[in-house]
Amino acid sequence: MERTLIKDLKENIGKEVLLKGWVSEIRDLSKVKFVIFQDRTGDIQSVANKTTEEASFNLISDLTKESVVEVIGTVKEHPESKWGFEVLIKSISVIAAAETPLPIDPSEKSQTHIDKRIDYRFLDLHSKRTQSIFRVQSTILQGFREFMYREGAMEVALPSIIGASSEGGTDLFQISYFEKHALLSQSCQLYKQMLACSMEKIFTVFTVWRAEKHNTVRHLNESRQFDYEEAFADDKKVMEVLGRCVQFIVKTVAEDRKKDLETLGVTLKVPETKYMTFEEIKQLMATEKVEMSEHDLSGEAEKKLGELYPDTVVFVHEWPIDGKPFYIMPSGKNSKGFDAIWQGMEITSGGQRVHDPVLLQERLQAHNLELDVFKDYIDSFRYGAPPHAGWGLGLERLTMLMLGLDNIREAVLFPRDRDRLTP
Ligand code: AMO
Repeated sequence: MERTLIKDLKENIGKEVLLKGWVSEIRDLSKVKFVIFQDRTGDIQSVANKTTEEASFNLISDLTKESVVEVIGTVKEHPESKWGFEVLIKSISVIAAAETPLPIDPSEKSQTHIDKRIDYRFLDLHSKRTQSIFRVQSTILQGFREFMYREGAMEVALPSIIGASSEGGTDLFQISYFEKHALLSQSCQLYKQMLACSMEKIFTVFTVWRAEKHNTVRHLNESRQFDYEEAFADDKKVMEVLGRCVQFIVKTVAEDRKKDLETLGVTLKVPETKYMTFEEIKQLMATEKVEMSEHDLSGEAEKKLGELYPDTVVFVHEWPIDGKPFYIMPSGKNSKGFDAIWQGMEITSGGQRVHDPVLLQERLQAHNLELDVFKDYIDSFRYGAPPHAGWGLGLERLTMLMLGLDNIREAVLFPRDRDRLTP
């Protein structure tokens, strides 16, 4: 007999089915026994009584939670239950028994601390809530790719081991690479620029490593970015693409993940977009009595923007050049760099890039970076490099904000932070 998924039970009322899944609840009333179990599509109550094979009936008393079982039974209408039907068990067998006690309780009833849940992520992934988070994340990934293909962009795969820093700065993990010294990539910045200068419109889902020592609810040491880069484009053009991209992703999740959003108690609203210059933000924060520096937004200022403009992605552009990396194009006393703030948190930075090798050398020097280290990168703009622009959008931050999670670690399967390298 072929396996039936729990989501398809409704079409099988009156029929005998074979189900496979994980036990979440057992109620043993001696003459009648109930087993609730789940597969990837949902959960269902099954019931054993005197019509059940004797060995199976007896086995239920020894069942342990989270064990994997195989059930053969008939689907019966049962209007009083929350499902509207149930499965009358003919036989049940254990495919893989779970030991007891469980190190964590993956049921909805428990409130296990996030650290402990991640210690036992394999079991935490039995929880409906955790499964819903990562099903939503899968749809976010799918939505990003779908949006990009519709834009006519091409997906590329870029290297993670690099010989020199891509962003400047010192927050890089060092690794030994045979007899050489290498680094883990903190961004695919330089590579995506080279690609845009030949293939015009490209995107990638890229893992980045940052050896930042701080431990916060919004930072990870390994995170993933949606990177986009477009030739013959400026900051305005790619901000517009980003706005539509975030809207498309939110809409896709709202339409395709209704059940998971319900499990998580989340109502999604497609955000609007708003453009403000850095100067306008400075004036606004002065009025609001929120402190910020001359060339960067403070956490407080980001939070204030979230309060003032809820349900809005705020693009802060014309950023002071001193607050942006060397590869961002200067523009008067400012730059063509921007950040996007949503719900009080930075989700993206980006901008138009410097594509002129002479200006690029000046910008590197202004950042006290050694030209030798960036030779290949500078040279790549000597033989026909058009103006181009792009951005990087943090996957975990996007997931966290969409689902109202209070810690970014909830939005990554196996977090790498200051204290954690396992599981
Ligand atoms: P930036 O460093 O701002 O820009 O990163 C882009 C976005 O990635 C996410 N992010 C992080 N998420 C969690 N933990 C971290 N430690 C972390 N660092 C970054 C954020 C952030 O907005 N090369 C540029 C992008 C570009 O200009 O194209 C860059 O990496 O959501």
